[in-house]
Amino acid sequence: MVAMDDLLSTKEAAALLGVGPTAVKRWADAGELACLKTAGGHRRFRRGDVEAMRRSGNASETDDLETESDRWIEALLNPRQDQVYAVEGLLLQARAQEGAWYRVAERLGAVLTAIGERWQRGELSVLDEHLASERLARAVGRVVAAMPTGPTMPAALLVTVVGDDHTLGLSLVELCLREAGWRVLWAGRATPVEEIATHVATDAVRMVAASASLHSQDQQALAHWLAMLGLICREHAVHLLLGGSGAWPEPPAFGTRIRNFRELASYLAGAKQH
Ligand code: B12
Repeated sequence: MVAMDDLLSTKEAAALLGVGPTAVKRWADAGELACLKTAGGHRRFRRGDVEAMRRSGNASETDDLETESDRWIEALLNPRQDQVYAVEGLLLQARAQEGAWYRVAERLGAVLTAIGERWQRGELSVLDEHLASERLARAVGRVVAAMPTGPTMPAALLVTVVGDDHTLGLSLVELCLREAGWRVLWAGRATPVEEIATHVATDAVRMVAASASLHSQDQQALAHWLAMLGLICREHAVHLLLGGSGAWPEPPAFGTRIRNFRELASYLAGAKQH
């Protein structure tokens, strides 16, 4: 007879394996991880089985991400015509499975990277990339529009660095910020840094989240952009978050470099909002 405390829920097993609940459900369904079902149909895992899988080193999410990227790219490129909100549905389903938007954002980051790789390999046309990224941007926009907000929430200004039109990373950041109780001012692409600095000086925002994609490879230009904004953010105690795979100076003279959404989630958990 297995003692109750040796049975783990999907979330507990996922935490022990350092992966998302989706991967654990997939391995259970594929018979790669033994699983019991409660009368209510909930999955339960013996601690011993989970630890054995952890020791085996087979608990990697790559195989899960590959198939998941396929599914997302398929949904973004060939959305079902009978389901106008197909992509939105996938987003909300992923949120329900993952339990937090930053986990969904982590996975979508991999999907966007996969889109870039396929474009580079010539498997996707520029038109495909435009259609896919716009469908995702709009679906995220609709999800965000339905999230609660209020004038008393602290405001975060979202911008890309000059010359960078890649805003999807910022869209994912917006999901995370809203879930953490921030109000978002979306300035997006091509906002002169001088105007951002002037706005910060009015104390209207508590945070600036800046994105530089792989397209922003000029480290000097980014260092200059940062110098134009960093001091004023420091003087006004405004959080300055630097994200994306662009060539940010390492370490940055101002602001906090955020490498992934897990880091963003822990930063927001500790961030003073007022
Ligand atoms: C979608 C896309 C586009 C779309 C963007 C649509 C949109 N609304 O964003 C469009 C079609 C507009 C586009 C245009 C171009 N693109 Co493009 N694009 C991409 C693609 C496929 C995904 C971009 C993306 O969202 N990536 C998300 C992830 C992967 O980016 P990330 O920087 O790592 O950021 C992650 C995190 O750090 C976080 N994050 C991002 N920002 C921030 C900010 C904060 C504060 C935080 C906390 C987190 C965070 O979120 C991201 C997700 O995990 C990338 C491929 C790639 N690997 O990035 C190519 C890519 C960036 N593009 C590229 C290129 C070349 C171009 C064009 C020049 C093509 C052209 N000839 O027109 C133009 C340039 C336009 C410009 N001036 O910026 C190249 C850049 C390579 C290079 N060295 O320059 C890439 C890498 C494709 C490739 N494989 O070659 N692109």
